[in-house]
Amino acid sequence: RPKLRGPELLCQLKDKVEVMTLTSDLQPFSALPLAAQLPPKPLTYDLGPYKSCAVVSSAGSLRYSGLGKEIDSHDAVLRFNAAPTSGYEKDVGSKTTIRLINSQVMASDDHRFLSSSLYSSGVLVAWDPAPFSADLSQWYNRTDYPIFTQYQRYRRLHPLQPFYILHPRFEWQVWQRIQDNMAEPIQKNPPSSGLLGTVLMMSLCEVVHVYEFLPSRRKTELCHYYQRFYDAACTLGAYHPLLYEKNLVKRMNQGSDRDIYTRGRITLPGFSKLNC
Ligand code: NCC
Repeated sequence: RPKLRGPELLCQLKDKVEVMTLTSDLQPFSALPLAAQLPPKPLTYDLGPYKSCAVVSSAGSLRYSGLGKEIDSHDAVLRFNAAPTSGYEKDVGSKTTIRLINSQVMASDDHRFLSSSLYSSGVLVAWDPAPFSADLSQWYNRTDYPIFTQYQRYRRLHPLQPFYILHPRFEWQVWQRIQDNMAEPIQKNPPSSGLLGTVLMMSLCEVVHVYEFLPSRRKTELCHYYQRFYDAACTLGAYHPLLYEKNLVKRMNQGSDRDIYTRGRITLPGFSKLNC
């Protein structure tokens, strides 16, 4: 299969991937108490469109980047999991419009998901790794982490904060884009939050800047900018097909290689700005 170039890759992504979230009318949830807590409309209906957006990876290479002001100048900023801004404003900014979290974060005691103020600003979006071909009922009965229990608890404590759950079909649609554009078979695990959040923002924004997903000259084995933990697998991947994700994003980048090198910055067009 010939590898697609930038514009065709972008159009294929727009054509074959839909950012879907669970809504209260969806089977099997509509018959459950959960339905009363799910948003009535999908995320893409409620949010945006934004002009410019920043996706802030949690990479250690953001440390000492001084990118905070640039990141905050965007109309919307997406952050991941337990990534803080407090104490790191100079490097990562302070604005959080959307926080994308995996179900492990919601479930683990370390992250104090239900009580920490880290999660209480902005819009929350959660996802759970579901098996490749599972339908919603199969997934609901066997989630990777207890995403629904934790979602319901959180909603009871913070009923006014917007909180969406990604449809697992979205994960696997993105995964399929990676696989179809790679020569070798990739692991059947969902893409990292980084790529999922990037595609999510491409559907809400006219232009998306992704920071330190493709590492800059500050590349380091420091896993996260907010923790003293070193592991190269954080940048290169183990469970997630991260290296393949980065290869794909590199091929879609409309910014310069210098932007990657100096600022760790990728520029992607929003889906609304593509002429396919
Ligand atoms: O590490 P994590 O991701 O929270 O990082 C968010 C996204 O930033 C990109 N990243 C991160 C570090 C790095 N050195 N380089 C990067 O490019 C990745 O795109 C990453 O997705 C996840 O994807 O949800 C992940 O979550 C963690 C963990 O669950 C949370 O941080 C909560 O502690 C996973 N780590 C473990 O399971 C141990 C990680 O594999 C992926």
